[in-house]
Amino acid sequence: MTKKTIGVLVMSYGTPESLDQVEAYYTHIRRGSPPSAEQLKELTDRYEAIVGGFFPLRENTNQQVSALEETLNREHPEYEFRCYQGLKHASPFIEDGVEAMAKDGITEAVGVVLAPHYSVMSVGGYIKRAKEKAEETGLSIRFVRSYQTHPSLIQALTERVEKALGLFEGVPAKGIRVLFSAHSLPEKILEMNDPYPEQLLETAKAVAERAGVEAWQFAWQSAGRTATPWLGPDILDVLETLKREEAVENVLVCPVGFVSDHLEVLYDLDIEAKRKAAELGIHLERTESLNTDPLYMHTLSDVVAAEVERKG
Ligand code: FEC
Repeated sequence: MTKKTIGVLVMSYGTPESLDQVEAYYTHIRRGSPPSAEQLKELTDRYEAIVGGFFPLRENTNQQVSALEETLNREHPEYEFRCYQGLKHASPFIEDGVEAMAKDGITEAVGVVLAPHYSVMSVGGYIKRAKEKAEETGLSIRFVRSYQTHPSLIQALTERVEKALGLFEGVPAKGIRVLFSAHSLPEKILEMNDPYPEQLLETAKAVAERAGVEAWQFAWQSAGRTATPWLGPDILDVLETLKREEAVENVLVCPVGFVSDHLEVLYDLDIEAKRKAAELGIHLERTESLNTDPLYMHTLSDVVAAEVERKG
């Protein structure tokens, strides 16, 4: 019997391919409005400052997509899964991924985003674009909206918290404050009853419980530099408050909103937050990113297969 082929549109934020593409990338993020020379320099400087290559997100996404295809075909041999990349702000764009599936003769597909939490401004945006292109090409596509409490995701994050707690030599667990973090969004999402903040808290609570961490809280990071208010408190302010009001000396950051090593982790946390912590006399560590962790690949494989099997 021939296997049914399912296309999987694996969507991720996207990153430039080289320094001379930063302007086009930034312009796309800003919905077609080019950044000023000063804004462009500031972003280029951040890319140049991070370790692990200028654009690690590209290679990490490539690896996640091929690891997911391998995992899906191993765990669900009754189907033939073919994964296609679709990036939000860089090539191959979400629309290119849908078009490539249609060209290859795929008629049935599932879309999943490499970000576990749903917001109308994040995952909702990816889904909207994929849906529009799929309608145009006649592809039937369903979507995974979120997977914030999948047991394998919680296990993978818990293992990382437990491992990173060991980096504070000689410090008892209760002497370490765990900060779960995620990308901030404009505050206006609260008026829309957006599930993003609640889903992030669900992940944080589940990991803290499983790791037996009592002293934890949530902080936002990487807010945009715009005049409109963004969700807070920002992680840099939280560090100041913790030092000033509670004399906290050890902080472990677990960025639950991200799944890869990229700019927002390697710069905003490893450089900016660590610099701030050093100024305050705080020892700050970060949990390792999920990247291609088999538990994360299993999470994605499971939620994609469930969507294929879902009736109705
Ligand atoms: O490594 C890289 O090259 C890319 C790292 C990167 C990731 C990422 C993830 C998220 N973002 C989210 C929301 C916004 C909103 C804006 C916004 C702007 C930027 C800029 C850069 C950037 N983001 Fe990002 N984001 C990454 C990088 N992001 C660079 C532009 C300069 C700056 O503000 O720093 C504001 C513009 C807008 O309104 O669109 C909002 C969210 C995520 C996590 C979910 C996801 O991965 O999709 C939410 C990675």
